[in-house]
This record gives sequence, C-alpha cells and structure tokens, in this order.
Amino acid sequence: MTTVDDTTPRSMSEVSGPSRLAGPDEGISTEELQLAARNHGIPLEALRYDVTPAGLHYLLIHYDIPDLDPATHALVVDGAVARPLTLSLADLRDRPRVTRRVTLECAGNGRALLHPRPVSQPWLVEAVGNAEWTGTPLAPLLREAGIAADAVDVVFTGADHGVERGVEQDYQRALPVADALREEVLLAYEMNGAPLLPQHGAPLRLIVPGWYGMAHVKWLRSVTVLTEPFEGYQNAVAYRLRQDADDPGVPVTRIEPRALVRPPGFPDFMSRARVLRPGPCTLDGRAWSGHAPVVAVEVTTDGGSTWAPAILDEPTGGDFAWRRWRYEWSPRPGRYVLGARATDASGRTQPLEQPWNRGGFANNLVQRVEVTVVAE
Ligand SMILES: Nc1nc2c(c(=O)[nH]1)N[C@H]1C(S)=C(S)[C@@H](COP(=O)(O)O)O[C@H]1N2
Ligand SMILES: [Mo]
Repeated sequence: MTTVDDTTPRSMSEVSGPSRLAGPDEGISTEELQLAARNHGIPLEALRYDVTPAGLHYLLIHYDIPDLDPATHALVVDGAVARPLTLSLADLRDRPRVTRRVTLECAGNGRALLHPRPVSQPWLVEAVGNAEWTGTPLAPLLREAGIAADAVDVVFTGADHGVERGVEQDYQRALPVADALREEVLLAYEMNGAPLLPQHGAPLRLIVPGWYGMAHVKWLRSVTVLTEPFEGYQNAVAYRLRQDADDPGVPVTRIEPRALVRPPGFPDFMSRARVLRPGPCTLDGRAWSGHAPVVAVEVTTDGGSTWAPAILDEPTGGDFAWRRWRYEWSPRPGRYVLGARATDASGRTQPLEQPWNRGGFANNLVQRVEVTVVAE
C-alpha cells in the first residue's frame, strides 16, 4: 500500500535539497559520514606504493554501483557522427591496447578542511590514487565514426542513475572536442592489469589524464557528439568554481599541483597524530599536477614558516602520474607540523591560505601533518 500524506514529496527537488555551507560550529553530519563510509580515501601510508593497489585507491560514486554484464555490455558512439558505432567489450579489446599510469584526484579533495565547509563528500586530503589504466585510445574511434566538423562537446554517459539537488539524471559529463581528441584519453577496461572492479567502473570507463576525477566517467555506455554546448547537470551546475550561489562560475577542469607527505612514525589510534623517535629519518611522499610536470617540491617542518627543497625521484610514469619526493630529516624531541608544496612547469604552486569556492573544488592547500618527536 502506498501512503500519500502532507510529507510525501511531490517533486524531485523535495527529495534532495540544494547545496549548502555548514554553519560556523556545525560538525560533520550522519549524511556526510554515510558518504565518507561509501567513498573511502587512500590510507596515507599507501603513498609508499608508486602504483596504488586497486583496493587502496580512493573511490567516489555519486549514486549506486550499477550491475553490468561484461559479456553483453556495449558502448554506443552516436550524435553528430557520420557512422554511429556499437562496440562490445571484445571489439574494444581487439583495438590497439595502451597502458598509462595516471593520477586521479577528486575535485573535492580537501573540502572538509575549508571554512566555511561546503556540505558534500567530506574529503580531508586523501582523495587520490595513481593506477595503471589499460584500454584503447578514444580519438581514433571518434575519427572512425566521422566526427562532425562543427562538433563542440563530447558527452560521456554512465549506466548509473540518481537524483542530485532535485535533478534526476544518469551520470554524464562532457569534454570539449579538443580535449576528447587528446591522444592520451583512454576507454579503459583494466586497472593495474586486471579487469576493472565494480566500484571503479566495470566493465568500461573513461580516463582523461590530467583532469580531476569527475571527468573520468565510469560504467561508460555511450559517447555522444554534440554540435551545441552540453548543458547537463554535472557540467553546467555541479562542477563549477563559484564564489556564491548566483555566480555562474567557471568549469572545473585540470588538477592543480599538490604534494602529500606520507606521515612518518606511528599514529595514535583516535587522533592519528604521529609519534616519532628522534634521529635521522627520510620523509617522503608524492607530488602531481594535471597542468604540467612537477618540477619542484619543498618541505616545511614548522607549519609553513620555512621551506627546504626536497629531492625528486626520477619519474616512473608519464606526465600525468605522480612523482616521489624525499627529504632527509633528523629531528630533536619536540612538536612539528610537516607539509610539502609542489610547483609545476607552468609555474603553478600550492597556497598556504585556503583557495575557497562554494563547491570546495580544486583546493590544493598545503597539508598539515602534526608530529611529536619523543625522547628515546
Ligand atoms: N558514472 C560515473 N562516473 C564517475 C563518477 C560517478 O559517480 N559515476 N564519479 C566521478 C568522480 S566525482 C570521481 S572523483 C571519479 C572517481 O574514480 P574512482 O572511484 O575510480 O577513484 O569517478 C568519476 N566518474
Ligand atoms: Mo570526484
């Protein structure tokens, strides 16, 4: 029996409310905790692996993980193309095969540290991973389909469905044609040498090296070429840098430079504050940028008052994979606040003051790792 009373929602906008900023003293809610439990980050000690094991890579899933059968799943290429295509997984596997090491970072990484805090998936700094993605390049496929000369955007549609701030939708994201035709963009069916796991987009996802996570559409079922700009929710409403709710804002695109410190020593269970013994110790971590290769990492042990250069290890992936850095340290007993700051070849670096916007996107504030060095 269905019950309709005064509290029964009459529209999707009553099902899910508008985006919101937390009040000055408002803690993380059960709803945010629910999101955090579904969408886990990388445990920071896993920064030790150059290639992030699949189970330790961060996750972000807007709706539910769809149930797709790789044996029957098909990718449709349609819209403003001369020859629409339908490809099975076997067809895609028969095409040229490329493997790329790519750092993925959620555009909302760092959001929960902002003041005021945008209420959404409450990331601290851990929404990152660096995996090896295998698939076939997208550009030749688009050329074979005969992409229209006046094409503007290419829309990627996932098989997942939900409602977000009142808008019912399939997860969809568009890329400008020039970005969709970059040779690095992959239709990926493997992660770290194994078929994609359900949570990472099985059986097929997009990989857009250099771009924040939202562009890497999982559970990909169609690629549609448009001759008009795409006005879908995830491009026009959600992923924009705005100062207030009325600001039209600018699109979130490439990953800003960031370095993370692999927390040294051992943690306190509850606070995760670090404890270290005095004496020589190698600090290390990873640094990446989606704009240009990282050219320098600096380290602070005093919360950003002074900085010293770190050593960058040789790159182990292409331009879109993170790079290890290290720094020799020999602390005396005391309290320290560690951080690292990446600079890329485009001159972009990390701020010490929070770069705030209403969605909490593309925020690359320097991390703070509190360490107590105890007497032996
Ligand atoms: N279809 C679909 N694709 C998606 C998402 C989604 O919810 N649905 N989330 C996006 C976001 S916001 C991010 S950060 C990345 C996360 O990829 P991962 O879970 O494999 O790390 O997937 C992107 N692709
Ligand atoms: Mo994301």
